[in-house]
Order: sequence, then structure tokens, then C-alpha cells
Amino acid sequence: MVPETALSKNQTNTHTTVTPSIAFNTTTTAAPDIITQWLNKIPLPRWAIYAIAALIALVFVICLLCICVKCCCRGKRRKRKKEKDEQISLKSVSGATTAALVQPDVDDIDYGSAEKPKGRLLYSLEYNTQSTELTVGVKEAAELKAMDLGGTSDPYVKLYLLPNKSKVYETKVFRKTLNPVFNEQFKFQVPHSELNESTLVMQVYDFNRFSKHDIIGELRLQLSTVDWNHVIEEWKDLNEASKFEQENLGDICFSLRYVPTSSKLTVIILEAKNLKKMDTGGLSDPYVKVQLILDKKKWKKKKTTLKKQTLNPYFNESFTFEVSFNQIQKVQLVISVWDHDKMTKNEAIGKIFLGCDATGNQLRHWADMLSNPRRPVAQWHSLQSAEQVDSTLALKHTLKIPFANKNF
Ligand SMILES: [Ca+2]
Ligand SMILES: [Ca+2]
Repeated sequence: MVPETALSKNQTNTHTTVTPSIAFNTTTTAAPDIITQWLNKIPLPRWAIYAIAALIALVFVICLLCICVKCCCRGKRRKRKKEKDEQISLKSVSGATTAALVQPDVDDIDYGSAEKPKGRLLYSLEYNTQSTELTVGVKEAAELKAMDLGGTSDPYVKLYLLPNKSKVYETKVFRKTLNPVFNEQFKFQVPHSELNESTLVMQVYDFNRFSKHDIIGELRLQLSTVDWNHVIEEWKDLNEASKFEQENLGDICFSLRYVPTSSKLTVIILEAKNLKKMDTGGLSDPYVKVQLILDKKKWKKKKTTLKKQTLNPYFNESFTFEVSFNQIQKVQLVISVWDHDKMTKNEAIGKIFLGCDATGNQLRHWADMLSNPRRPVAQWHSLQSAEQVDSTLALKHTLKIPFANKNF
């Protein structure tokens, strides 16, 4: 440093015409020299120029900070939203749902495309010629197509025989998995004469609490092609579900609430949608019957008001029944949607039943109600054909069936 200052002093001495500032800068590079010259051309005091420069720099830094903060906030918000989504889906898992929460589960919104592979199903078949009993084992599924937003599905399997679709079974629902292990067995009575004409249908569905269940894929096995000398256990790729057989009768949403201390069962019929068209005008006149069956007898019955000319009726009608804790474990709740006709007999559009001996989605709703006493639990259900439900109920009551083929 010392020799440098000495040199600059020397230079100021030799070049007397130049200003001290220029003399100082000659010792450094040429660029600051240009800046100084340029600064000298501005008709403002030097302190003002520096102040303006500082101000511009400050504004620039503030802008930069703002952009950074905004980016960070967006990241945090996204993270918070993700956490919230997880909370919502966890809530649906716990089954603690109220009637006020009847809206699509975030994870239950479709996003799958039709072209993706559906997955595979491992099943077993066994036919006992003596008892004419067909045993179908639904073992497990693998690499199922994801139907929900979270990239998973809530699979269960529905199985029945054609052409006589008298009994429809469902496995338990497995939440948030694409590789469920069911390990359930189902028995069908099939006489020898019918075995070769029968087709076993196994459909894998994605359960959705607040919307229609989506079919993931299905298997159709013509039993005439099966070699019954061996126990069959094999994996098969699921196929696209055939559309023609899936008759859509409509969906119904209702909430169930049971208060053991006061022995009150409350059923709130909320709404129905996409009901089957029963009248020539392309609409229906729906109302809902709520019925309790106890010890194989019609026990209690109530019905909603009639909604004229609609396929998407909104009811929000509440019915309370007195059912003791002992009875709630044996009772069957039958919900049926009917089309009113002025001139002819009213026709059942569809039906479902719930209770401890129900299966699949209906059993799940019933169990949710029992495990959440005093809380209303709402859920959508797909209606089944009245004949099918009547037949299932009749099969459960092999003694006297005074109402087996009548409409409830
Ligand atoms: Ca689902
Ligand atoms: Ca009608």
C-alpha cells in the first residue's frame, strides 16, 4: 500500500492539470476511470448520484426478496394442502363420517384411463359332485389399476353366477391398496345339469364412500371349460367390464345413526341419483320405503314422500325406530326405491339390505354405524334388483318365508 500511495502522489505532482480524483484512479484499472468520467457528466452532486444508485439497489434487493418469499409460501401451501388431503382421507378410513360430510372424498375422484391394464386376480374353484356345491375362493389381486387420486384403489370383489344371478357375494373392502389379499370363500349351489351352462363372474370394484363404486375389471369363466378333476387355483388378467350386463338402477345416499342408550335407530334418506327410468316419459316418480325385518318377519315400515317426475330426488327425510341393543344385532334394514304409478301397480326400482348378515358395502355401513354410536354415518349405495335382494333374503330364511316374493 505504501509504495502505491507514494506513486500516486508522484503522479499528481507530474500531471498538475488533472483533478485529484482522476490522478487517484490512474493507479487502478481503466473501467472505474470511465465510470468516473461518466459520473462527472451528470449535472448532480456526487452524493446525490450515490444516493440514487443506493435507492435503485435497495429496490432491486426488495424485489428479489419478494420473489423468494412468494416461492417459499407457495411450496409451504402445497405441503399444507397435501397434509390436509391426508387428513381427509384418514377421516374416511376411520369411518367417523357425518351426514354433513356428504361430498366426494378427495381420494375417490377418478383419474384412471380405460387403456391401462386392470390387474390380475388369483382364485380357486372346486366342485363337490355329491353336495352339488361350487366353492369359489377369492384369494388375492395384484397390480390393480389405480382408480383414486392418491394412485391407489379400495378394492373388493363381487361374484355371482349367470344366467341365474340369484346370489351375489362380495368380499371385504381393502382400503388404499393395489395388491389386496382377500382369502375368502363363497359357496354356490349348482345342480349338475346347470353346471355346464353357468358362467362365473368375478368383478373387482373400487369402493368410494361418497360416490358410485367403479369397476376395475372382471373375469368371466364358463364353467363348461373347467376340468373339475383338479382343484383349480390360478392367476388371470382382469378384462374390461362388459357394459351390457351392468344395468344401472341408481344410487341412494342415506345416513344411519344408532343410540344404544335410548334404543333409537335413525335413518335419514338423503337423496338418490341416476334412478332407472320407469315411465314412458323417460322419468320416474320415486319414493323410498324403509323397512325393518326381525326374526324373519316384517317388523316396522315407513316411507318418504313422493317426488314426481325425477331421476334425482332429494328427500332429506328422517325416520326413527325403537330398536334395542339386543335387536340391533339381528335386525335387517331394507331400503327400497319405488316408482309410483297412478294407473298400475307401483314398481320397485331397486333395493338393498343392511344388517350384521349383509355383505360388502352394506355390511361396512352397518358396522360403521355400530362402531360410531350416536353419530350419523352417511354413505352412497348402488341399488340392486329387487328380485336379487328378495332372493338373498329368502335364502337366509329357509323356514317360513311369507314375504319371499312379495314387495316389502
Ligand atoms: Ca376409492
Ligand atoms: Ca311412475
